[in-house]
Amino acid sequence: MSQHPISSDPATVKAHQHAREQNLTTVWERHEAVKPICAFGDLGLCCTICYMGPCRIDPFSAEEIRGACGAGRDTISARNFTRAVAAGTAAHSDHARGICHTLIETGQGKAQGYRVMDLDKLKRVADEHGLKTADVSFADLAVRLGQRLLENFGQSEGSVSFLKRAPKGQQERWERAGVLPRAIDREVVECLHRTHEGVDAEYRSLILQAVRCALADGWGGSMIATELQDVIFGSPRPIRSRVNLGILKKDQVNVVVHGHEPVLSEMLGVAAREPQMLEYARSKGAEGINLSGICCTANEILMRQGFPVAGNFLQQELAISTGAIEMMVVDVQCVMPGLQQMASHFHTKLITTSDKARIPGIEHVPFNEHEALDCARSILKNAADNFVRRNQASVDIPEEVMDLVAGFTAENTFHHLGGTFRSTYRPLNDAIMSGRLRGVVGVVGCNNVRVQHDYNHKTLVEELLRNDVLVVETGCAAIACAKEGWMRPEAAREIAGKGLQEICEVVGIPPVLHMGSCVDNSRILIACTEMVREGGIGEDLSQLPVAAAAVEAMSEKAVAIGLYAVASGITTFFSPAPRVLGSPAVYEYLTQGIEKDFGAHWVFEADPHEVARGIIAHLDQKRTALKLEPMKYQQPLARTA
Ligand code: NFS
Repeated sequence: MSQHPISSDPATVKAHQHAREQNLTTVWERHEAVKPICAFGDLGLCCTICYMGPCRIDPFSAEEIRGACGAGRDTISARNFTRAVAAGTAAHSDHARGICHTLIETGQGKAQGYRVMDLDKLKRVADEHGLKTADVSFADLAVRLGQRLLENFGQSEGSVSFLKRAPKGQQERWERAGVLPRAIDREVVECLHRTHEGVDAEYRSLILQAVRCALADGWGGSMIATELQDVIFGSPRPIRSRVNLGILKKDQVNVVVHGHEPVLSEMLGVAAREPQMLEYARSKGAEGINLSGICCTANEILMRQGFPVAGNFLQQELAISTGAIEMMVVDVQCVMPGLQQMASHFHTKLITTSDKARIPGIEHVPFNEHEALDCARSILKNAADNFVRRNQASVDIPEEVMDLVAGFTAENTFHHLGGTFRSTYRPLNDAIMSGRLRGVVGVVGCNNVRVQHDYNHKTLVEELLRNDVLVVETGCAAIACAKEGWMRPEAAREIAGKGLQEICEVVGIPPVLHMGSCVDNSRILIACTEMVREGGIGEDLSQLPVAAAAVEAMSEKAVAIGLYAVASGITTFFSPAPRVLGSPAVYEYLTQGIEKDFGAHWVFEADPHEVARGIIAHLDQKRTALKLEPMKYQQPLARTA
């Protein structure tokens, strides 16, 4: 076991300790068991693409070694990178496709329990797509918008429709580089085709295709998912809730949703509040039903309904090991198959619900939108029935729990900053121009067992806050900082630099804004675009004093997000690095050369203090280029530095 505790979150350390005492295995033990990590794979130098290999390229060899087909380290590493981006894009975009269908079926009255909650957004997005909105019923409009957005996946002409939202300068760069995504599915397919054995062997050409695919994610799949989820389930508004394992209740039926698609969990949210459901739970001896979540499904029902969050990615098994969960309902992505082994030691029922994702040894309860509410009710009943099987004597719930405010969006956050009823980015831009705020940074992404759980997120964010940087977050990074208490408005006084404190206090927002799930990184793209439109801090995303960071990255989705951020002009600090370190050429292009094409680059830096310094230097450099006023308050870089 490593020197440091597995996590910087006390609840996680305790729950892990408790699990170990019972001889239960978690991701940390399995990770130890697979060490050493394969260095060829880690560097991106293991090629498994054809069946002559796998070929492994020794990076230290004096003469250049090539795979059997003649592919060298640059080709191999670029192909591996491109495939990761394709998989990440596929995940976000398939999610979006599902939401398009849900919108259509909602309009057709076929999706039980759903209705269009944000009519205003429905009209706005329909308008944007040139659909006639006058004298059309909302139901018809929902159907037509769903169908129109579905075209983004397979159209044979034109390009992904939301790209037009980007600032002109960025659109021109994309056009010049030849990376305007045509259709989402097409870009994923083309990544797979080009990386097939014996097709594209030129690293830059491969990476530009990866860019085209990633843009189809950020300005395509992810944006469609966010926008339509707002339309169907309602746009988030600031909402209070609680976070960490301590939200599990000893005297209630604990139901935890986990994964990414909110379609079923939104209905569980509705059903969990129905009087007859609560009555049923009481008839089983429980005081009520406590619905909560893990990972991004959690973020979705938090943002819109205020349900509490049990934890982030690395806490999924530990939630079960508390012995307090009656039912864990999983859909897609970031769901560890290891949950099955953990659940087998407890009364916890684990069920898979998506046609796309099954786990050996786990009951599959197919979710059907046509009977969504009935399906949700039956799941909750099943959970309540399971309450009597719980062994209360062995339940061990860590007491850690924290308050938070979530629910910020590109539309509402700066509505607040405006301090008026008109949504305007003026006060935000003014705060940046006058040196109260240094800039805005999106800290996003996963947990990774290779990094002390939550440590990088918190270390980085703390330093940013102290240096007057407004932080916006999504995904598991958001959950990490929420647990630390930085999503309470009071946190500004406790931790933020003076300038940031002033802004937070005037507007009444926390210094770290929860902007949702990982598909909601598209909200950050929109917010940056609005900052450009408001004027005074750059003509293009690449000129803004902004940056992105994913410092505990784990999934292929994170790689796709990193790439679309960079291609959109947002310099991105990312670690652990994607598997490109074995190719000096690919490394050089991603960290330097790409800047010429898109106005931003990657930084692969593992030390969160260094990342903080790098980001601050980056923001200052952008400020200098824009000739903005010096920072109003000078303070030491950071207590911890
Ligand atoms: Ni994002 Fe959200 Fe978490 Fe990483 Fe997984 S839950 S989609 S991939 S681990 S942040």
